Amino acid sequence: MGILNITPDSFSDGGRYLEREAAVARALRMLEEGADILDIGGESTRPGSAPVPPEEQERRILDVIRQLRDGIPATIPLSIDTTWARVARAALAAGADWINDTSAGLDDPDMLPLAAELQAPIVLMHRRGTPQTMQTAPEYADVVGEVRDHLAARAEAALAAGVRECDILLDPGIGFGKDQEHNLTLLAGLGRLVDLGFPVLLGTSRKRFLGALCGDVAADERVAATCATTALGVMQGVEIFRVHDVAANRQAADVAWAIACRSTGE
Ligand code: HH2
Repeated sequence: MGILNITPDSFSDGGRYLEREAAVARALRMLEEGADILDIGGESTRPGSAPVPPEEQERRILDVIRQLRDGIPATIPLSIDTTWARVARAALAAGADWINDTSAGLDDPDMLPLAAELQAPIVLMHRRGTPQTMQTAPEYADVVGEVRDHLAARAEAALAAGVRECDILLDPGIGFGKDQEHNLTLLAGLGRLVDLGFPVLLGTSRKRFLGALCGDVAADERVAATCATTALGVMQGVEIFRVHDVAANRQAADVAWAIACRSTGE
C-alpha cells in the first residue's frame, strides 16, 4: 500500500504533494514501483498534529481521487485515510474503495454504519488517545494482549454495525500511543494479531522509532530500517504494508514471502 499524503505537514513528506499534478504523478510512480493499493490522506496524524476540518480534507483529496480513479486500473483499490465518515463518504463517491480509519470507528459514530451501508473494506487501527495526547507516557501491562483485545472488540463492533466479515482489516497502529518498547514488542508479536483471523496491515514506514534504532537518521533515510520490519511482518503473516518507499519494500516483501512459503514448519 503506497502512501499519498496530500498535506502540508505530514512528518516525512508534508507539502510535497499538495498540488494535484504532483499528487497524481506520485501515485502513478508508486504503482510503477509495485504498489497494489494506494492510501490517500488529507490530514496528518503525527504526534501533536492539529485536526483538519472535513471540508479541508475533502478539498485536498477529492479531485486527486477522481483523476486517479479515471486513470488507473479498477483492480487497484484506493483507500481513504480519515476518521470522519463524511470525508469517507465523499471519497467513496469520488471513486475510492476502502476506508482507513486510524480511530477504528471511535472518532465518528457514523463510520462503521457507513462501511456497512457501502460494503466498503475498512482498516480498524489501534490508537491510544488522540494525535494531540497519544505520546504522553503511554502505559500497557501487556501491549500485545491489550492491542489484540481492543482490535477484537472493534472488529466485533464493526460486525454488529453490519460490516461484512470479509471487509474487516486490523492494524496495531505502530507509533499511535506507544513508546519505543511498545512498538518493538508489538512488532515481535504480530502473529498474535494475525491469529484473530482478519488480514493485518502494518504501518511502520519511516517512523521515529526506527530512527531511534539507527543513529537518529532523518525520516527519508529510514528506508532500509522500514524494509526490515516489512520482511519480519511477512514472516509473521502480515498481508499489507503501508509504505512511502514502495520499490524497496516490495523487494523486501517479495523475498520474505518466497522464504515464508518454504517454511519447514520446525
Ligand atoms: N500511520 C500514519 C497514518 N495513517 N494508517 C494506518 N492504517 N496505519 C498506520 O500506521 C498509519 C496510518 C502516519 O504516517 P504518515 O501518513 O506517513 O504520516 P502523517 O500522519 O504525518 O501524515
